[in-house]
Amino acid sequence: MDAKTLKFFFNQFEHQSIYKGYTELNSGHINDTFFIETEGKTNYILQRINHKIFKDVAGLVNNKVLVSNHLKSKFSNKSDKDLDQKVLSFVKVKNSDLHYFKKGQDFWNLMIFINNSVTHETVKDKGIAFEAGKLLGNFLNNTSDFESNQLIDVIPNFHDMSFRYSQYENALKNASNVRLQNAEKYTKLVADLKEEMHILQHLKEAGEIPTRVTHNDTKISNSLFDKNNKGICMIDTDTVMPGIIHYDFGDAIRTICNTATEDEKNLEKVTFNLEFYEAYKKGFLEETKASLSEIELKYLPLAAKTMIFIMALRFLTDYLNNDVYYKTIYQDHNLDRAKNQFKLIESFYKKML
Ligand code: A2G
Repeated sequence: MDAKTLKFFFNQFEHQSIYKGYTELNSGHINDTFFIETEGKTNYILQRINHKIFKDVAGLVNNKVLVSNHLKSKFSNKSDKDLDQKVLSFVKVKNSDLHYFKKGQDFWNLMIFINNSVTHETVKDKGIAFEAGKLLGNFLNNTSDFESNQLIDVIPNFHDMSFRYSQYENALKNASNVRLQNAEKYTKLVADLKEEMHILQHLKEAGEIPTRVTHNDTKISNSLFDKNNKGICMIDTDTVMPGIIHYDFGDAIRTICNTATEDEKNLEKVTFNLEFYEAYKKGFLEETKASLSEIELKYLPLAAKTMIFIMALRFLTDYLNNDVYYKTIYQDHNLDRAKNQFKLIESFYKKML
């Protein structure tokens, strides 16, 4: 992507700013994301949404805007400018009510950058884990009175274990011999865990765990902090849709308690940090405990294991499918990601049992 193109897309949106330059932000595996610096005080995040993965981008953007507006309504007596620095704010396209700009097959959206903010790829101290727990708890609390049926299912069956197993089983049938051989070490584990990994789904389907608005992609890099590592807000709300809290709790644990990044190839560096688990859980429960049922609380540890597992399964499936879903930068990238997550599950067992 070049500066001229980015400037063009940036200028399709309703803002008073003058484009100065851009930096590509490479942490996501799906969309293309750019920090746009301007000549003024307000900077932006410009994003090209991956329409091959998100089939209904208009619905997705509508979800994000509705949820942001709802979160803003929780603050009283704050001006729009203040709120833009506390909650994600999406900019409309010029002379339009839409919050996305479409050209050809591509969809773009623009957010106001929250100044003096930082994200983390891994967690270095338990204070951050605690804050991240509070941040997610706060997001879930503040969206708990939002009617989740206003939201579309951005990716149907996103965290549905049966769906992910069936994708994996199809991939096994169609994979090349080389990739099959490389994945073979994990096929027994995937089969052995099948029943346990469906427990949460069955409880959800039986109505024992309630459905509510969930974020659905709560890896630590999607929590925004200020320079003192106090939580500001959850970002990357592309997958906001109805779900169960276990998805969000578990997915966050997956990255917060991993002593390495999910792309780390040296598996010796990948271990489950129990201290961070406790700190995260403490922060999360400080915000949510009063509103969680006994059964929701009981299954938090299983949520962690289930969400680490579902990502391992999805990375492995994508590897078997020749890398059609996640962005990769080398041949066995998805296999390495899957190995990393399987190693994390192993370490989780050792530490939790
Ligand atoms: O990569 C992406 O953000 C995925 N999002 C998320 O589900 C998870 O797999 C993550 C792993 O880092 C989508 O698939 C939309």
